[in-house]
Amino acid sequence: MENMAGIFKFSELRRSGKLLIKHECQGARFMRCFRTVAGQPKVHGSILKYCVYGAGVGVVAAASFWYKQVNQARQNFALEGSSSVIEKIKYKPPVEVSRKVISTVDTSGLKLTLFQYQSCPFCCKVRAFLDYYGIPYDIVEVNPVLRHEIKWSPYRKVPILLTKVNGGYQPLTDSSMIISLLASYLSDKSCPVENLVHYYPTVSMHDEEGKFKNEIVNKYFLMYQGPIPKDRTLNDIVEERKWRQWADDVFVHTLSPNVYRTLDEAYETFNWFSKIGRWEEYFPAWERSVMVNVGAWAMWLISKRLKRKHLLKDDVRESLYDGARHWMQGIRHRGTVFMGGDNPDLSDLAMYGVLKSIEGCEAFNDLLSHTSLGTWFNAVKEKVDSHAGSALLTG
Ligand SMILES: N[C@@H](CCC(=O)N[C@@H](CS)C(=O)NCC(=O)O)C(=O)O
Repeated sequence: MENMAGIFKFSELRRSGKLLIKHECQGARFMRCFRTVAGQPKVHGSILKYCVYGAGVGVVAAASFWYKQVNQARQNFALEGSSSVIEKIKYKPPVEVSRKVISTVDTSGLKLTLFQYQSCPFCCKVRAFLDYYGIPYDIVEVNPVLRHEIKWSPYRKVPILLTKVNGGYQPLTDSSMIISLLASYLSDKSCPVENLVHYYPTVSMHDEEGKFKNEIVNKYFLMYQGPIPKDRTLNDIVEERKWRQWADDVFVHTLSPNVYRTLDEAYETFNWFSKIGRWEEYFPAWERSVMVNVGAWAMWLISKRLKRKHLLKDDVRESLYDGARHWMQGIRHRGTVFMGGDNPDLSDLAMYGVLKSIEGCEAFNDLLSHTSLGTWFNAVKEKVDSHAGSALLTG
């Protein structure tokens, strides 16, 4: 994941773990070899033998790696431009629900299960949307290391939203697609979720850097079944889309380098994740300790690379403040309380969601004391917590 632009970049974490093990193994092997050479000067023949074996293994490994790469590139090339729709599943995966979010104001009729990490910014976005509209849902907290709760899914990231539909369950993946699809559904329930999903195909493609990826290209688009709703202008819709995309493509990338800026901050962040993610309830002590210690160190190191990759300023706080100021300038330009006007729109909920994922961190407190974001943030919070969006839904 470039997830919270990697808050929980556990795939990288796993990779760096593997690397660490690999280096240790190589070190031990080197030391053994050195000891042999130092202690027994007459073993040159066997050293030579090992060198030849080693070189042979190296050549075979390199050749098979190269072969795999070429094959993968060929397959990816063949897939370029192809599209697919997320398939419905017949049965609910047999996983335990961690907790239920209930609502007394629900009119959606949706039966949802959210597979998530509590502090993942993309999951926070989905929860902000569901809470704002007062839609109830079950939560399955996914173990970020083993991820066995989503073993049933070919999509290996969170959030995944499982929706009860006719004849089974429809998995929805990618926070922005989930939100666009549900918003389209709420505006006109005549088109069921399992039909709406066909409007959001996953397209296989190579990006500008030549990297292969699967992308839901129209994930920011709302699929109205008729003319656009009377209370919205085309400009509102286009602006909402623009800001939602900016939150995902730009703002979210300022978070990781900030919350993992120093090793102390990285520890503070992971301890906070542990608290709000209720890791004590879901994971044994040793697993928690690994997650916090390895996580803090790995993310502190990775955040340096993310800082370079996303061209953040030397003082990463400045990039975070710049993002927040840009957002607030957008609102001021509209002359309203929210980007959406008198009520939050999907871009307010997206921005609120990603910020919510760092709410307990030092970076968040600094952000509030250096920018005017706080008033807006608290206003959205009030609307989300009171499920204000439910009153705006028709039938
Ligand atoms: N574009 C996706 C990004 C989802 C994502 O990157 N999620 C991260 C968690 S924050 C993830 O699951 N990464 C895989 C992993 O943990 O290995 C979305 O908006 O939902």
